[in-house]
Amino acid sequence: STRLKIDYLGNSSDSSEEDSGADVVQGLSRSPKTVPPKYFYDDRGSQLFEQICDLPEYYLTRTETEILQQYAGAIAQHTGACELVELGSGSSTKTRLLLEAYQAQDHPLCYRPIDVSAGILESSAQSLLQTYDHLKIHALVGTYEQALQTLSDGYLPQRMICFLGSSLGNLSQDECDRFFNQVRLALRSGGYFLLGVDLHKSTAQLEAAYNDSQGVTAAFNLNMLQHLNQRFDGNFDVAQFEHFAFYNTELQQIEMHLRSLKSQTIDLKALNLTINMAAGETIRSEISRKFDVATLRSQLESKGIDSVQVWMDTHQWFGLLLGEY
Ligand code: AVI
Repeated sequence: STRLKIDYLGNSSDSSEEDSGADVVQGLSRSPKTVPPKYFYDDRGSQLFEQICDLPEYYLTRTETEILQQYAGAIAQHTGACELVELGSGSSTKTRLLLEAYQAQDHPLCYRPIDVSAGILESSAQSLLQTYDHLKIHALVGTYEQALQTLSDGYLPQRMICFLGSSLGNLSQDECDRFFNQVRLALRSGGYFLLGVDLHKSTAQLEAAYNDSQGVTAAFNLNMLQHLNQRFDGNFDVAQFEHFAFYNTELQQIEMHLRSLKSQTIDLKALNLTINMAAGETIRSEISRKFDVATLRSQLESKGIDSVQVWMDTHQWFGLLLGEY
């Protein structure tokens, strides 16, 4: 279709740091061991994440959807016509609410979904094209860093960069700092940044959201090991690990770990890496930081991004911030 273009950024034939697995080597050689959360999202991981979004305990997606249902019109009204860029677009389900709002205000629909998982990007793009007759999609398969680099090259159209679902929480404070810098570089003056974040709440509610009763989050976490096996010729025995998630009240973040059930040695042949794990030792696969609006606003402001408006649900569980550069 002439309405769809997909660019595959930094494929593994180039030896860029990002695709070489150097980040896996680095994380697994550290103590405590870590793996970057982007390795959750092979095609199966993206499917499992979609299932998480529908879980009764996982209030995040439902709550953000509610906010968007209510305020997408106000967002479109404020920004006027612009290209919609979405980092970590996944199934693009929530994006439909924005597309509806821009369409209702007769704005041309230009959408740039970005995701590391090619499978979900391709199928959701096809399905969006079927719904929206005048939609044009220019998708990018790659990491946030690769995509933002590409987006900041050359002419910058007036755009809104959307980062929904509290994926910001999966970045450390330092990563977040670098990320905001890259976002700003991908905007020209008067451009917008739409940011969805999960807010502070009780430990019980948070821990339930990351330890669902159906075990989908556990499967999602464990799938990372399978992805590493397949990607780097590894021999993790998934049955010898268990899902472990808790709220770290001091750091105000959920932490997800993969806990080794016995003392074991694992090889990732393609990375020339052998790791030893003691019984009970963990690999931290994710942090999911929780935010307060005031701190976030001032952090964005220090990067030159002003908060136009912040919307919340009635429980104040989730926040949606519209920033302007
Ligand atoms: C994508 N990200 C915002 C999710 C989160 O809540 O941090 C990933 C996730 N991990 C476990 N459940 C969902």
